[in-house]
Amino acid sequence: MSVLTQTAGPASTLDIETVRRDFPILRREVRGKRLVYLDNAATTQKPQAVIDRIVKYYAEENSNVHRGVHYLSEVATEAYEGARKIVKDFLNARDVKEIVFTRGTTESINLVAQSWGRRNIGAGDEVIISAIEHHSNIVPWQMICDEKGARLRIIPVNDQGELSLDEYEKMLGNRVKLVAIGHISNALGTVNPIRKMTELAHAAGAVVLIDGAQGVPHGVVDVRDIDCDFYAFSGHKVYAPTGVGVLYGKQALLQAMPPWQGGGDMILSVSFEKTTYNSLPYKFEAGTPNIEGVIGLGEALRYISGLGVANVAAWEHDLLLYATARLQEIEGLTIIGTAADKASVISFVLEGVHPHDIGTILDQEGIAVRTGHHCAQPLMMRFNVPATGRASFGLYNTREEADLLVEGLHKVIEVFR
Ligand code: C6P
Repeated sequence: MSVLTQTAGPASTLDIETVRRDFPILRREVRGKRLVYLDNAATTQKPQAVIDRIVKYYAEENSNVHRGVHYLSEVATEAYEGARKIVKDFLNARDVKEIVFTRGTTESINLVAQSWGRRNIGAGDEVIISAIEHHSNIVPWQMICDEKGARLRIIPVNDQGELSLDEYEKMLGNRVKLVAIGHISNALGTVNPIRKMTELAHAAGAVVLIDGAQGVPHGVVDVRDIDCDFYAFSGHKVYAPTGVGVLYGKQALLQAMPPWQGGGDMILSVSFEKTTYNSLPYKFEAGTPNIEGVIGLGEALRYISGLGVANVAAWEHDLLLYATARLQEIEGLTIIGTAADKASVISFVLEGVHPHDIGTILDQEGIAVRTGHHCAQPLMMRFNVPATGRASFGLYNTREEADLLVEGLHKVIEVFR
């Protein structure tokens, strides 16, 4: 992961006008205004290359995968497995067997909780998460801890939105079976030191899962360098379609895990007496998968790789610095989450204005931001706010759009004056 510190990083060479032309939706108007899309942490827009690839799949290649000997099934299977290779290379995984396709981050985490967790977490064991997790990285662990009589422990966070590594180290005793941590907070933008945290967890004998829903969109992710055991992410946050995601898992761990869901494709043979499961990664891909989603994901990762992941990160880092400085000029606005290492996600509250009203008024200006608890209610409680406004920048956003956000917020303030 590129280091997103609050100082200027290396300059990006992104040709932003060309990049913006790649995204057809950015040409449309919303409520008579130019669309300013700043809700990329919720989902990203799709480049023409991804849209075209999905159309090509349905127009020329549509067929089920791994099932037919006929021509189209072979073509679809090749495209589907080709995408697995692209994901493997993108994450720098060792083998395609380590790449399991799922519906998204949520399903990837639930897969680990239900398969690895059910088998390896017992009464009196501990699972560590942090105070700034998304519900997807809280509830599956709560469920398994409740079922097994295990204890869920929470790494505290300081007022800037940084996790306390001292407290974390103190928690790492021999009862800890798993540490499950977000790579980047969707509500604060904090980049967690996951490499260091993984090293510490491993030294204590714990397995590590990283919720990478917001990690993959914002920088280079090298699972071998991080050395995590599992890494989960969603396609739709990284310029790919919805309904597809990835679980990376170290081969030995995946090998030892029981399947989670049963059905077609995850078996080698079935009789009423005994079923033999398929090899990796198919053991975890029961039923007809989201074929066009997987192929679209491959195309999206190819697209980002073409721009240069580090280049995109540098572009977004500049936007983060610029937008943060501009927002700080607004009287009555407080940024929630000021960690030294941040990605281009800015949460804020405005004195005297409910975040929902901010979102509604900005929408009238064609500006899309998210308002609410961002599926991180414990985090909202920790920061003592019911909700925040959140502007999250993607690779096609510009400084000019940050200016439009600031103008929009001044209009919000006028309404409530
Ligand atoms: N965050 C947001 O607006 P799914 O829904 O499975 O694609 O991703 C879940 C998820 C898990 N972890 C983190 C850190 C996330 O940010 C998300 C999705 C969206 O912030 C929708 S709530």
